Amino acid sequence: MLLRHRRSWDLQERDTTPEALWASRRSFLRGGAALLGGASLMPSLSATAATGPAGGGLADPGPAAGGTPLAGVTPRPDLAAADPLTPWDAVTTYNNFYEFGTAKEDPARRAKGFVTEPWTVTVDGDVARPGSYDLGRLLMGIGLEERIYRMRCVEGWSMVIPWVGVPLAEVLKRVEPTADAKYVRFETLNDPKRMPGQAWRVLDWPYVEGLRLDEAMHPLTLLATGVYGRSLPPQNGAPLRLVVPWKYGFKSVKSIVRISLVREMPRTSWAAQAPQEYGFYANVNPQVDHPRWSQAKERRIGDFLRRDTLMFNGYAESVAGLYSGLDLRKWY
Ligand SMILES: Nc1nc2c(c(=O)[nH]1)N[C@H]1C(S)=C(S)[C@@H](COP(=O)(O)O)O[C@H]1N2
Ligand SMILES: [Mo]
Repeated sequence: MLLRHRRSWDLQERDTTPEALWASRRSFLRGGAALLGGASLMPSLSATAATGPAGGGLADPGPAAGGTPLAGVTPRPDLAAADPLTPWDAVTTYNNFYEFGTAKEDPARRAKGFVTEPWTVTVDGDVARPGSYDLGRLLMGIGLEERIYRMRCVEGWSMVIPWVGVPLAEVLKRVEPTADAKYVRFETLNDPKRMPGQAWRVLDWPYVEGLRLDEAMHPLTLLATGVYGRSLPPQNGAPLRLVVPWKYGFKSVKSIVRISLVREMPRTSWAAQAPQEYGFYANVNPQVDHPRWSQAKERRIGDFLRRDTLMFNGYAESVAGLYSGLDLRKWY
């Protein structure tokens, strides 16, 4: 997510390819290996690339990764993208989490030591069971699942990430939305002492995101508590973050402290910051360009060649029905 007045890292990369990369690409092509397809830009990362869960087991980056291994996680091979996983190293060091700084490498460095225990989630608005819940209590008894989802950032890059989490629908059923609830509003922690990036007013903190209630109840919508079989590292949104795989990454709000059931479409951070650039729906759509760049293609982290972006990020079969009657060009 780049602000109007600054130039995107990815746009720069797209516009000017660093000397070294051209050099290595030329030698790569000379080697006649071009027919093999995407060459890796990141040898150190691809050297440790996971190839996906073996035999239906959980993806595991190995003990060097740190974090707490999560027990009792059910793999969902039916909800696992077939694409090779983005390596743990990339998933946990190339992040957007402006509360910890705006450079991709800032969150991994500056969120180190971010304390997520205890963690309270306030549920309010049009629900039968409002309250401030300890996170463990809110999720208690809901089975953890591993789901491998593609993630497409609006900036034009993508990853394939093995999340661990619970269906948001299960949590919402527990708190019982009333008939008046039409949208769900999510809020990230607002605490500049613990989130140093909040000293800069790049966004109107706290970070707010939202979904229509039917999107929130959709079986693909996940509340993640882990990644790669381990508890979420802080830079990925510990201890609780949303994952909505058919929408641009900015919808997947991190470090959630409040979930509100509301009647009106919430005023979300990026749509408020730059309404001409970011919409509320933010469904991945290769046919609707961002005002400053095309969304037709994306760079899968670790690949050399760019690939086509898929409608609804490849989840059209499951989610297109949510938007019948909605003009996808207007409500991008
Ligand atoms: N609170 C908060 N949530 C956020 C962001 C952020 O800056 N703050 N960035 C978003 C963007 S733009 C993306 S692409 C994803 C990145 O998630 P990841 O770092 O776990 O890959 O988080 C999203 N959630
Ligand atoms: Mo993003």
